[in-house]
Amino acid sequence: MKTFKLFFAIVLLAAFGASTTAQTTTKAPVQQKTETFKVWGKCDMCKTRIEKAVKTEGATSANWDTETSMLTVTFDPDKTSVDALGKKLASVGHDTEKYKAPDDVYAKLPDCCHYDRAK
Ligand SMILES: [Cu+2]
Repeated sequence: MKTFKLFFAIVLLAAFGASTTAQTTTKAPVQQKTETFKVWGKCDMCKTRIEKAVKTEGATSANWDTETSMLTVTFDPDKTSVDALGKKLASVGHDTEKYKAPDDVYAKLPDCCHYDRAK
């Protein structure tokens, strides 16, 4: 019985600890991070695809510049990262400095989207 009481106390403490942690995380303001990096692309369709891809990966806002190919993206670092966003972009056909799109995915992009790939 003694062990049971001790066990019960531990469970209670753990539950209490977990709930206070949950409260502090919900109360704390979300620290958003803004990063700018290059994403290879060409036209307005690329812009739509790029911005949509990073948003489905957790970015709260995204703007890809058709002229400079620079993507400015805002996200919660607890939920996603530049790495995860880069991988996602590569998976939809857009190269980044770190991640290259698979050749077959790139090949399936509409003709207007066939940007010059980094060698
Ligand atoms: Cu395009």
